[in-house]
Amino acid sequence: MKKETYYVTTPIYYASGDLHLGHCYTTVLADACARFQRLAGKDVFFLTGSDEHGLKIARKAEEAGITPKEYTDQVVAKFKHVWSVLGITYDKFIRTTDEDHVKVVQKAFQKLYDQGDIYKANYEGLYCVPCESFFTESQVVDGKCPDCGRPVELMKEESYFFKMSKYTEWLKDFYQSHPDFLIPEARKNEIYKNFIENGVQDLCVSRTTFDWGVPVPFDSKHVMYVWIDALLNYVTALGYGTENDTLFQKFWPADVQFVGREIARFHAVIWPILLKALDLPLPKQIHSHGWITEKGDKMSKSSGNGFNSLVLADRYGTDAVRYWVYKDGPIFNDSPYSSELFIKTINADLCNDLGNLVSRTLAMITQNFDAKLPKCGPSLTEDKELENKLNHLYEAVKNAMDQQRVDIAIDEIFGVVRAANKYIDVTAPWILAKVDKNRLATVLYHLYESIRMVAVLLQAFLPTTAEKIFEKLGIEKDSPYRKLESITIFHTDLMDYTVHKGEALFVRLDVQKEVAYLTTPIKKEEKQDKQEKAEKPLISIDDFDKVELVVGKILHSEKIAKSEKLLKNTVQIGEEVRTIVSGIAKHYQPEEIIGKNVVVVKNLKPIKLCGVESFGMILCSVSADGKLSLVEPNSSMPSGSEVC
Ligand code: ME8
Repeated sequence: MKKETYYVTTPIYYASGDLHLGHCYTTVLADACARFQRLAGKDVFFLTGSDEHGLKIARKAEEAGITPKEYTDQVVAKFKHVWSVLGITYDKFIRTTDEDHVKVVQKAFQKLYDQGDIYKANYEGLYCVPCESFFTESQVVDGKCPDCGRPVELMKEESYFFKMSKYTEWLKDFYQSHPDFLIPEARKNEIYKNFIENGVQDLCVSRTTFDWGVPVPFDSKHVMYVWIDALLNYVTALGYGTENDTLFQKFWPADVQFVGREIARFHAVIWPILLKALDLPLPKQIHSHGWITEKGDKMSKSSGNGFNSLVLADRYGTDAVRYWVYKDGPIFNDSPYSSELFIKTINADLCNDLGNLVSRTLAMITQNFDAKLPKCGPSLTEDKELENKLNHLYEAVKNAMDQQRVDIAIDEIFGVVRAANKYIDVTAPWILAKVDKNRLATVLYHLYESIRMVAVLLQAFLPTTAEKIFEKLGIEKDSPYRKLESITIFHTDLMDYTVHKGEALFVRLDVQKEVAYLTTPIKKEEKQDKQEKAEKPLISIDDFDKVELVVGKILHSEKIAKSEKLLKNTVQIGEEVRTIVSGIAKHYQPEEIIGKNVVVVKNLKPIKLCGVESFGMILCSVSADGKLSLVEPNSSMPSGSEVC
């Protein structure tokens, strides 16, 4: 039988800086959806990626003294690191600089032009660079962007326009006939009223004053407006418009596209019209979530309150971050993050409710039955109540997840955890241990089965925790009792599994101490830094072998005018002389290092730093408090010698 498909997307993140907890919200949410639908047997495609064109990124790269592509390469490597730490199981990471994407975007633009949907005119209006968004005089507030509050710039140039107004009536009808296309209802109503009801405006879709974008195929002076390029990623990622569009045929239209609230209007107006104009079906649903706020403001890098989720994951584990996202995150409306709320949630739900349930149950099985799951006897009323809850758990979670309500699904699962803890209070197994071992066996059996069923579902939400629980329960990796099919009914034949109590799943945290740790600003940076270093994975000897380390002799060194940190060095490596830029200017004067032997990474890809091309890297040691010193081989070693 053909498997049902499920296509879920996140927005593609601007490759203009680091990701904070707010960004991670969408991706963790989408990951739970993807994992759940995979567990439920669907054929899933989960897309995320990076949005790499536009003025914002061009300016960032200029500030860094490198090309935009060099800049986005560095940022994308960081994105991928964050997603790997958070256990994000995307099927594809699209970059809008991917050649295939660019080609198809150009083809689509050409089609729109050929069919008369694009025309040339003069644009005069206001533009917010951080939001890559156009505004009229009446929309800006005191000269500032109504979305992010930063100053807008006047823009006056020849541009191409997308005739979106032509599709107004069609879009209105579409919203009438698809009331659930955009959720939540309140956001849909607001967007409908402000951007659709009184007629959709034509959109300026090209720029001439910078060149970091997809070139307009029929007019090389212009690059496309970044949002046209960006939105199309959801179909180009599937191979739409290429010779191999199998994935597109299989997965489009998307089942759900998650977007934050400030970008809902791009997905609610431009995106449907763009698809209609290209004669493509629309996604089934746009789910617009709220913002994670801190002290009342949107969490964002530019406001300086962008909390790094890696710091949390490093100290409390990835599943703690994931749990907080599901439980307290802004599924529709904004919701606040504070370190105190975070720690309290982890203590209450993961440590007290889940952790204690598991440790109490396994301790009693260990003490009373030699760590072997005992035989289940006949069920009494309180047992039947718990069985009934367990038998309905999957249905409740599935219903929630079919509507992407991760918040409800996790509450259903933890509802069973709470019910099982209550069952312990009611049945008082510590008394049964003294007076009725048969009854104790039945009670512990019910608890074991509750924990197992919870773990089966947690595989989609808290995968590391689920794995730990299965190990404690003695349920092996390939066991059918890890599969979803095993939780639609309470089983009574799981005897003789050996449990392993081991360490606590979650350690109770001292709220005051942890809040102090998380909110000390210097520490925050240090922790992030330390953690980024600590997280490097183990490598094999073959990986290490790829790095070519040699002795180099510094022949000359000078400061780079535009930079406080960089020195431009001329380095001799055997017969060869090359330029290597290094970030040591705050620690060494150029004349101090001339004549020194240093260790050079010889086969590093060249990179431009502050306009100077650098061929390799000079190794230094850096202490925890920031002291830096060159790694210096013995001065008698000839340059070009291998370092191994
Ligand atoms: O908008 N809370 O990229 P982006 C919750 N490239 N979500 C937040 C948040 C917060 N504090 N801060 C940001 C873009 N986000 C475009 C998308 S898609 C074709 C192009 C969310 O990196 C934000 O709402 O600025 C958005 O959904 C996502 O992070 C990416 O933001």
